[in-house]
Amino acid sequence: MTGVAIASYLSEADERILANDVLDGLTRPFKELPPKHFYDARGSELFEQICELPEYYPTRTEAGILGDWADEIVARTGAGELVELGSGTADKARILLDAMARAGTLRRYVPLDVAERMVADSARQLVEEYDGLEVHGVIGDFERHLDHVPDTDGTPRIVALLGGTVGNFPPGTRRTLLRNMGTLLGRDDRLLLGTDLVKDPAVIEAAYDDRAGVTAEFNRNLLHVINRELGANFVADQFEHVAFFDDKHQWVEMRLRALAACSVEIGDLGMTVEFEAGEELRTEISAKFTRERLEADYRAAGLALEHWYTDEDELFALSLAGREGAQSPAG
Ligand code: SAH
Ligand code: AVI
Repeated sequence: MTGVAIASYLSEADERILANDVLDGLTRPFKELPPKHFYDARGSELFEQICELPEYYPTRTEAGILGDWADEIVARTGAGELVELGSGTADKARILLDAMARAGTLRRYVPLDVAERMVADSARQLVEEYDGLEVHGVIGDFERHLDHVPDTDGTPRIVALLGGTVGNFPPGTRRTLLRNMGTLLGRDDRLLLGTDLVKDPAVIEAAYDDRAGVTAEFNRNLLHVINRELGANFVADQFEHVAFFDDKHQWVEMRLRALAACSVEIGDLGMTVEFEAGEELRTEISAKFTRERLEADYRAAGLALEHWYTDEDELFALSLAGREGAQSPAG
């Protein structure tokens, strides 16, 4: 059977998740919110703009590596199915789907994303673009809804998390996520992970603090999301965008710094949050990897790195991993 099916697992309970994250994150001594709430319609649009910025090298570099190696990856794995977590616009998926089509293995694409419109739009476009492709879109949270990824029919599959999104999780959560992704892998299936690499901090900081101010707007969009969803009254312009590389943790952090002392009402939670002048709210970490660091994460998650693909400047890497003990498809 070919065609498109879309299932949503986000519900009113998810508004509670934003509410809980805000309640928890804004009452801590050091304020912090998780980055998944950036991606409403406006946030997704701003992220697409970020991907086009001259300073933001990860997207074009990863797409270039995929362009160079997709045929080899498909030949090595024999994959005919792509499950993509945090799929966004599915632009990079097309590079892999093209390679599967060339190899004659292409059967199914399973995009999973919290951004509802992204999943629906890309699913409809892709069934038009690829003859005979089945698309099973999952609107959901990959931290909670991986059990809604359909089983394979035995066709080897690639489970992908691209763009460096794995770096947006702190080390413990990251390993849990990798372990959970491993449960989607059978003997012949492989994980394909995109990771940004450690490099000159100035290059990284520029990528997260572009001259056009798009990343600053993306960052402040989080405050608009909270205003709209939870009846809050953040004055977004009163918060300045901060991005810096933390050498000790080898990650870049994005924060919002209050320009002046302010009280913010979060109507739906019946709470007031006080910010001192200069106080910062952490909104994202984006970890940068070495091969050794990633191998340690894989080991802790019951996975084993099998292949490592990078660009000639070693800005970004794609890696193929399997469950520990699974035989490499190539040998
Ligand atoms: N893979 C694309 C998009 C990366 S942006 C690329 O490489 O360019 C990160 C994507 O992950 C966004 O589309 C966002 O909506 C999605 N996302 C972030 N956290 C998520 C979560 N917990 N569950 C599902 N999707 C998530
Ligand atoms: C989605 N994620 C991998 C991006 C990153 O680079 O960490 C999100 C982003 N934040 C600022 N710019 C892009």
